Amino acid sequence: MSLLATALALAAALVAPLAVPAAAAAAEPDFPSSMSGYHNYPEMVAEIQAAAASYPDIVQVFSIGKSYGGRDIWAAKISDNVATDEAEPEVLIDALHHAREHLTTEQALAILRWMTTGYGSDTTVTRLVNARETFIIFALNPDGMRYDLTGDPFRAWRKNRQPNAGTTAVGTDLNRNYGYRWGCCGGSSGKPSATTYRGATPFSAPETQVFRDFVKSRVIDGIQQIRAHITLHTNGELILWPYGYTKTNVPADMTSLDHTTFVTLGRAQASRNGYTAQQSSDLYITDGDQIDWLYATYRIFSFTYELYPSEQSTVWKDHYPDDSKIPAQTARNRTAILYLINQAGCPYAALGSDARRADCGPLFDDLEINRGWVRNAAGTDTATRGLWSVSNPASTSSNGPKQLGTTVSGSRALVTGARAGTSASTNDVDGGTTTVRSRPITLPASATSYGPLTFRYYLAHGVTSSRDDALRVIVEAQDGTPTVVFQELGAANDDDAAWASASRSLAAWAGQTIHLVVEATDGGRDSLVEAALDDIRIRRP
Ligand code: GEM
Ligand code: CA
Ligand code: ZN
Ligand code: CA
Repeated sequence: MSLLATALALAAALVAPLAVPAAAAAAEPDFPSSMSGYHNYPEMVAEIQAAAASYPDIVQVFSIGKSYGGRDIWAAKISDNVATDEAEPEVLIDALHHAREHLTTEQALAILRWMTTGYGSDTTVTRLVNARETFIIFALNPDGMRYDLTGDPFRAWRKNRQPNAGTTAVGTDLNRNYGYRWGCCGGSSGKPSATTYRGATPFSAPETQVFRDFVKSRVIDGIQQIRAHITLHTNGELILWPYGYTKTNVPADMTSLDHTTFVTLGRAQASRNGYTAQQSSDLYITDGDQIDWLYATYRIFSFTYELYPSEQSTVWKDHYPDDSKIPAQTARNRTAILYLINQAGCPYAALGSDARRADCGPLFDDLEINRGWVRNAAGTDTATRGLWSVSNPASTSSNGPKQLGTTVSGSRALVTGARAGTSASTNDVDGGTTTVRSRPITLPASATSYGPLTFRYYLAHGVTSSRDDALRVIVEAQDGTPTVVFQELGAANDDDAAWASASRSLAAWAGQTIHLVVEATDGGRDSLVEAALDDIRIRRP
């Protein structure tokens, strides 16, 4: 924010409560005076801007974009050196998808208060402000938030305020409008009049679109910076992890390691606030919800908090607790939320000694999403078919398996010609070399503070293969110098696909930012060549 804007925001924050013209006050719906402890939209904006004005070194306020009705969806970044995008693990917290869930905005404002007033005095807060970049979105659905207050005194409204074509029924359930398995599984409605209407298409709501674009903007050098996320809802006193679209605990689109980590992190948070931790579909099936999308698309450890109160008998008792409850019921979540912000540094560390299965060294890539791999980065590839991709491979067979349909972790790997085709030789590597280059990987200055490069792999070939065929892993030094650190050559025999393990020292590149290049070649005469890698890691020692 510019100095002028900061000054204006400060002035607005100071002046607004005293001097709102009568007409404006009448136009802006508010909570009844008996519940004035809650913030309506303008009061929320004033409080966020006042925090930025009071703590300009650690708080930056911005809008991620506008709602259907043109209201800004306000966010704050909280970190030391807040104007700089530092290489610190990022955490995202959002509130008020659902209009009537007003306690969630109070929770988001409480987090902003903890992180600002505690900075420099509370050691945990100070450490987390310094070592993390925490983003808070205070009300994803400002139109609904306002509309809910136009009732007598409330409307118990849930959705946004976007009209639907061909009907007078208004609104989309924002938490059914995300683009992963949207509408797949009976966990949303296709009827515009329903409270769980999923919208006309995935991300048809401006509010989910701008959220999607903000999260996408946090991918730097192919890596999603946000590691952990909480979406605040009411109510039920629950902590939910993905997936919502299925009751299966560990479906193919989740690794068993991530599932164990979700359960561990969920229970650790619940032990701190007395909530119940469970898979979100244990409550009921949802499709197109936010945490499914965040995990499936970016592997963010994403949780839904269902705040106070526990399940009640009516929508009114569920959603409108007295404002006297706000301080205790938001303070209750302090250690749970600060715990997750801390764990964002290395979510797998929650597994304790088991954390070595994944670790948080310079590289951990289970290939379940594309973390910055670029095909033919040098522009010199010659292969015409069977190019590398991060994919769910089909199995192929020719005198035994040549491409495995199973991976080491989850359902994807780095594979040549992932599809099967009409025969095993349809999508194998042909015509030369295909390469794929990693994101930049920064190795610590001391070679003793990181382990070797390890990965699982196979090279499969038919009997017409020769030493002209190969799978290679190459380290590209900071100055671009390539070094082959792993090589398996073809030979004139039938070699089936089977996952093997490799380990190579990278001590020679200590202190450098390197790239890995994976290369597969069908050289010389045409032969059946397939290759794959999975679970590529550079651990801590
Ligand atoms: C929930 S929050 C989503 C939780 N996911 C599943 N599968 N239960 C919703 O959106 O319906 C409750 C709420 O609205 O707060
Ligand atoms: Ca920082
Ligand atoms: Zn909700
Ligand atoms: Ca995998």
